[in-house]
Amino acid sequence: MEIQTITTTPFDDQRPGTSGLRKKVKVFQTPHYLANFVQSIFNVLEDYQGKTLVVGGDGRYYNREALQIILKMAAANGFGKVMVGRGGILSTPAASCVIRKYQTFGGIILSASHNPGGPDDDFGIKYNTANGGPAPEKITEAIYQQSREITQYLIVEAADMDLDTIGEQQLGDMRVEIIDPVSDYADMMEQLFDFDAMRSLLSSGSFSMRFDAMNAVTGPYAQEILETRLGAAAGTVLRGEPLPDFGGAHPDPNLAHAKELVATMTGADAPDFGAASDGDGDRNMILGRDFYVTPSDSLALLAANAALVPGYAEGLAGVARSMPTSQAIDRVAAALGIECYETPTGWKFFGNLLDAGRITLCGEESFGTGSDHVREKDGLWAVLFWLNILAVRKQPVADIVHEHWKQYGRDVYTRHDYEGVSADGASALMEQLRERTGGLGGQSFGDYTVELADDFSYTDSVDNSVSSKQGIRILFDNGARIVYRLSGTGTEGATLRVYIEQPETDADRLEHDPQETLAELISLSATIAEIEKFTGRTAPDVIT
Ligand code: G16
Repeated sequence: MEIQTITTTPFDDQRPGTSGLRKKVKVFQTPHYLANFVQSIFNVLEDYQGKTLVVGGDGRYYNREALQIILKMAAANGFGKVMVGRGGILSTPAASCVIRKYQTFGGIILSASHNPGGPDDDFGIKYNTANGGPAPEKITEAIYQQSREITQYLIVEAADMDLDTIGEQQLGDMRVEIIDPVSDYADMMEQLFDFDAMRSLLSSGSFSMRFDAMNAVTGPYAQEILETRLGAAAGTVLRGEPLPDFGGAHPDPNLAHAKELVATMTGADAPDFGAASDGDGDRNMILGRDFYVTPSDSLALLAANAALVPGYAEGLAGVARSMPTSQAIDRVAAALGIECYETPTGWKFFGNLLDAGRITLCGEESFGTGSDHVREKDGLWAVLFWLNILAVRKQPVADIVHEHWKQYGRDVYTRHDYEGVSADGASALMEQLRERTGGLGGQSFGDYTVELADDFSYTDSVDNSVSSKQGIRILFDNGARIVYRLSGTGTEGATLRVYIEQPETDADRLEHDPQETLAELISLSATIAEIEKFTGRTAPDVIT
């Protein structure tokens, strides 16, 4: 089979963001655009000749076309084998599971996660290393440097592969194995959780749940695990069919984008437990009847109840959260006497801590929770963790959370997103804040006095790598915080994220509405950063 060397010129916009390269589909369809990036990945890797790569994606528009290009390039570049999920499907956590289980060289995941899909929407690609986790910054930066210098790429001339039949095929000297995308992952879940207890809860007649797969990748996983293996009633999984455009919906499991599920979970007759996952299956949202669990609280609760779950009953080595995630998990870690690490936003920063065995659970405010079972955050895993807790405690979700707050105190929390603002305005806002951080210490704003303001910098305690400029923190002397950062996952303009948090231990105020409790801090967050001046916005687009 002929290997072609294609001459190309670099694109200057291929720097991976928080999680890989995400652009509009039309950008990826530009001739050579995807191939340049894939060759840049291969150029950075060493000693992969004859080895195995895992490739799969969330099934969004352009998934199949991109897969065919990657297969032909992997063959031309000398990989020995590529494992592909049937139909080109692999959820992000399932890809991580397969990379680890079969000890492959690494993997390429095609996804723009929670971003919308379709011909006019988003596509993405990222490289995961042999530990199953997103490539660390030194690799993503090297890929970016390659993408700026690239002059040619290799590809075999061949017909497209059949992606829909389980089994092996040959592409030049390389084998292509189409695998069942669900079974390895589902088997792993069975080892971690008490399926017997969950099965009896689901068949008790007094408990019901809904899982909204948002027409994204988790549908087949949820159907197999919840309905087939655990015996949940047919219809438990909503929007279970993965669609290339997610049925026109925005596959982001939050209060704004999973409205139907939120409505289903409202009222006296609502199901007991509701959950949703995102485009590529790594995010989760947890709901009780008339009750929303914030991702930060969810992480703290999983840690506090880990002893009830077989896979974690032996104890947690430590925990970690991203910097903007609330400090609820810190309280649990202190009570358990274990270490709690604070990392920058991005799952890649948990990798070293997980590999070194320093942490067992970790999570982020951005609806991501996970553990050392894989090296990605894992939506369905979090849902099963909750289901296991519910099966043991047999209490409503709201009661479990209220008891948690009474025991540990509550970190009242909200995130305000200003989406699609001008990139220049957003950068200027961050720059002026950065310049002012030094002078903010000791200043008082109403009831709040600044204890420390800085631009968060992280030194990895395993490899000592330093990541700076990871978000402006304003820490107040009563434990409250305001954090500002720009999203690294958007594809249009900039998104300013403002994270606002305040501890509450007064039992009478624990259940108050966060927007009311935080009203003064919210208004301060806009004044301190002069949000209207720099973005022209007087209110956020999304509040979670
Ligand atoms: C990605 C990363 C997460 C990060 C999130 C939000 O999630 O994997 O670690 O917290 O983006 O990032 P940002 O605030 O920069 O938009 P996903 O689910 O999009 O892959």
